[in-house]
This record gives sequence, structure tokens and C-alpha cells, in this order.
Amino acid sequence: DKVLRFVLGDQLSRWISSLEDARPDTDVIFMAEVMAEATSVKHHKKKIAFLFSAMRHFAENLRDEGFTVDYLCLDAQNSPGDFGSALAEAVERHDAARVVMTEPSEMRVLEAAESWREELDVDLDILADNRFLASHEDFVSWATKDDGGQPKSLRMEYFYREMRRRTGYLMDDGEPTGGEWNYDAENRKSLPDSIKVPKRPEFAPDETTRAVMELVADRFDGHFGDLEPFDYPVKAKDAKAYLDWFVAEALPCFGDWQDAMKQGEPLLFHSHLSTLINCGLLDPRECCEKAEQAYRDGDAPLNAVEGFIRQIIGWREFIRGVYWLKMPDYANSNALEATRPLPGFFWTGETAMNCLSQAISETRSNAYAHHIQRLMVIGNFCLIAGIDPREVQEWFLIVYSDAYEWVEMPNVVGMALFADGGFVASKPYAASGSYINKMSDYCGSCRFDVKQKSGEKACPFNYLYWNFLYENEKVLKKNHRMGLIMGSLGKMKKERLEEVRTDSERFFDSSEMRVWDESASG
Ligand code: FAD
Ligand code: DLZ
Ligand code: SF4
Repeated sequence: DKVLRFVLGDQLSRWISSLEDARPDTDVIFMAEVMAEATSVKHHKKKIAFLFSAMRHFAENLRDEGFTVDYLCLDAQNSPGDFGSALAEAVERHDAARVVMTEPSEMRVLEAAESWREELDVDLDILADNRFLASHEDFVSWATKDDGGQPKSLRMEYFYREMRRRTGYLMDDGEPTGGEWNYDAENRKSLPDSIKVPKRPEFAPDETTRAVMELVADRFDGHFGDLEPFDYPVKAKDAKAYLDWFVAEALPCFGDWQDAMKQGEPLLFHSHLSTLINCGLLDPRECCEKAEQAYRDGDAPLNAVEGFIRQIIGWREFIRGVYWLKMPDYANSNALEATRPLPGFFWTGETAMNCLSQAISETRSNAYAHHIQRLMVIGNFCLIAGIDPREVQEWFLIVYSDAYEWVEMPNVVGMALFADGGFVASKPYAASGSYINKMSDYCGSCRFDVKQKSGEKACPFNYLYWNFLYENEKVLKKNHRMGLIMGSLGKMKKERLEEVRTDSERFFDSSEMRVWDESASG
């Protein structure tokens, strides 16, 4: 029986379930670059170039193994526009008896796949995604487990401990290595001026990548973001080499300065592995195992290695669990009823607020910003300025090369915007300028003054923060973790509150909040 094995762009793992029992003598592997996918949102140019190049290299590796790979390039003649028609034509072309694929990572595509099942004349098997450490059933059973009448706390930290026990990562005789589950308290240091950031390996574009870059420049010119310079690893072997580099050179300092931000240093000690893990070039287990080995060998401290492993087996898996538990309603969450439109500077980086200008400009160049920039600069601004969660979600899905809806949505809706009313985060990650000033060197070169609380020169984060608490007082008063700060709001002098309101109104009416007019951009 000829089996057609359909592999999607974020399924580039040789060990994935759809390829586990693939046979070169009978089976055909099918992959497709399709316009509907590349324009489902107007993805960053670098994201499309990265993914198409990684897909083409993956296909090449399978051919080297002896497989027949039917690979549709976007620029091929008569290329079908979407997955469904591309797959139907491939089934016919190869006279396949059956189609096998791994479950798509996004609900939009899973629903489409279920409809192909009806439309195709042959069986379509959709297998579980074996690259995640927790299955859907594992997560649901954890989330709904009876805790003997205790109120159930769906906090990431408890899920993470269960994952540690299950994987055995950083466990010694059933106990967490070093005696604690979590060393986050050690991971909030401010950067010393003298810090030396290790230089990253750069992967020059090869012929395949150059061809894809030409295609992207030609077909997706109107999309956000810089295509060049391009230095992402696009082959599994380069991704592994990059992981080894990270573990040896950056991981030892990953913990200490995890929450720090520095002008002109987009990565600091972050791994930049999310893009490679999410599309399948790297196995999350291998990332954790190499990090743990570095600790066991005395090459990286426990706070760094525990922090890194927690991000992957804790946050990453938890976020995916929340997505599938809460979809499809989750997409429309707006617990704080935020309705302001996304300001145009999100597309240009042109704002007088230096922290936002830096984070957005880096995003435009690199299709990357690290977690604290995403959460405490960009996300925090959207939260306290009351930007519509649907618009924020779309922006995040477009601009980052690691963005797929399953991971982007709970991070935006739940973690950054508190739009799910407190499912992912136990309180809103709202902060005034003093937090940004403490964790970065952005404020020194800003037109606004982080020390001023009111008036035209004052840092907008300072008054928007209080305005946010005021506008959402009813909801936030119910949150016990907000008790202290809501008490301060209650005690605020009337004149001071009026100042906050006037400053915020002036800001909302100012050119900073002007929306992007695509028609005027050419
Ligand atoms: P590191 O700081 O080096 O962390 C190591 C790894 O841990 C990452 O590679 C990633 O795989 C994992 N990780 C860490 N935090 C998270 C998290 N909150 N959720 C899931 N995985 C995590 N991550 C995405 O992969 N795609 C997204 O679209 C995305 N959107 C985000 C939007 C917002 C508003 C916020 C606050 C966070 C978002 N994140 C997203 C999570 C996180 O910011 C990125 O995973 C991280 O910045 C990627 O950079 P890195 O590989 O250098 O991470
Ligand atoms: C992100 C993306 C893009 C831009 N293009 C393609 C494509 O042309 N072909 C493909 O197979 N995958 C692409 N992807 C990744 C998919 O969006 C991703 O695999 C699904 O959304 C997962 O549900
Ligand atoms: Fe950002 Fe305010 Fe600092 Fe300027 S002063 S960089 S706006 S936090």
C-alpha cells in the first residue's frame, strides 16, 4: 500500500510520529509551500524565509535517506493555493492508498485537516504529536485531577513539578536537585556595565536560503520586517551545533540576567532556540538533556540550568496545554474589555518611548525579541494602554519567527494582557517606568523622564500604569494579589488622580497613538 505522509512546515523532525514507520520503498513524503499559509497573517519576511529554507533542507535530508519526497515550491507553476487542494492533488498524483500526518499544532489547521478527511477518497490518519512531553490527555488529567476537595490551582509551578518528576530532569532520588524546585529568586540580577555578551555563531545563507530569500523579496515585499541580514541555522545539523554553542557559552549566565535588558544587545544570554524547537529542527528533550549534562559536568550553575529547563518542560508545555484546553473561545478573551487600536509605531518602531522603539526595531530586524522585552515592554504597554487583544495577538503572530498560534496566543492573551481574567497569570504583569529603568539602560537615552510622574515630559508608563488600575478597578479589586496596590489607588488624592487621567487622555489623543495607515505607506 502506498502511504502519503504529509509533513507541515512546523513538523520538521525526523522522529515525528508521521514518519516513525515510513518506508522508502513504498511511501511518498509530501510537503507544500502554499500561499494561503504564508498569508494567513502577513508573517515577517524573515520568518517565511527561515521556514521555507528549513523545509527545503528537511526534504533534501529525507531524499538523501532514499525517500521519495514530493515537495511543492511556492513559485512552481500551477501551485495549488492551500493545503487541502495541494493534498488532494498529491493523493491523486501518487495514487496513494492512505494519508498519514501528525496533528497540526494550530486549531485552524486541525479543523481544516478534519474536513480533508471527509473530502478525500482515502483514509487520513492524524497521529498525536510525539514531540511534546505532555499529551493533551496528560494535561487535561492534570488540570482536572481531584485534589481531595482542595481548590484546584492551575499554576504552572505545580504542573512543572509534575513534569520534573515524570521526566526525571534535575531529580536526585525523587527529590529536586539542590533541594529546591525553583531558583528564580536568583535570576533577577541587574546587568553590570562591564558585562561581556558572547558573540553568536552566524550561519551564512547557502544556495537554498538565497533562492528562498529572492522568492520572499519578490512575493512578500509588503510584509513587515527585514529579510537581511539572514544568519539563522536552517539545517538540523547546524541547529544542533547552535544548541551546543548555547549550552557551552551562554547557558552559564542564562539565569543571573534572565530579566535584564540592554540597548544594542538583543539576545544577552537568551538561547534563541524557540524558532528551532517550534518548527521541529530541535528536540526539546535534547535541549534539556544537554543543559542538565552541563550542570552535572560542573560547566553551568544550577540556577541557570533549572531556569532553562523550567522554560521548556514547564512554560512551553503548560502554554500548549492551556491553548488546547481553552480553544476556541480563548481567541476572543477580553476580560478587561480593552478596545483601543494598536498604534502605528508597532510597525515602524518610531516612537519617542525608547524602550518600545528599541524592542520593536529589534523585532523588525531580527524577528526576535527576548521574553522580558515581549512581556514587560511591549506586552506591558499594550496592557496598560488598553489595546484590543485581537490586534495585539495578530501583531505577535506576525512579527516573531517562533510565533505559531498555540504558543503565541496564551502568552499574549493570558500572560501579557490578563485578557483571560487570570488563568495563565495570577495577576496582571503591569509595571510603571521604574521597573523598566531598574532592569534596563533604556531610560538614559529616552526623550521622556522616568523619574517624572506627571506632565508632558513624564514617562508615559508612569501615568498609564495608574490609569490602567483606575480604568479596571472593578475587576482588579477582586484579585487578592492586587490588594496592596488597589489600596494605594483608593487612597490616592483626587487632584493626583485627575493628573493621571489628564496625562493619559493627552497621551491617547497624541500622535503616539495614531494608527498605521497601510494605504499611505505605499
Ligand atoms: P529563552 O529565554 O532562551 O528560553 C528558553 C526556551 O524556553 C525558549 O526557546 C522557549 O522554547 C521556552 N520558553 C520560554 N518561555 C516560554 C513561554 N512563555 N512560552 C513558551 N515557551 C517558552 N514563545 C514562542 O515560542 N512563540 C511565541 O509566539 C511567543 N510569543 C510570546 C508573546 C508574549 C507576549 C510573551 C510574553 C512571550 C511569548 N513567547 C513566545 C515566550 C517567550 O518570550 C519566547 O519563547 C522566548 O522569548 C524565545 O526566545 P529564546 O528562545 O531566546 O528563549
Ligand atoms: C508558518 C508557515 C508558513 C508561513 N508557510 C507554510 C507553508 O507554506 N507550508 C507549510 O506546510 N507550513 C507553513 N507554515 C507553518 C504552518 O503555518 C504550520 O505548520 C501550521 O499552521 C500548523 O498548524
Ligand atoms: Fe521607556 Fe519610560 Fe524609560 Fe522612556 S523613560 S525608556 S518610555 S520606561
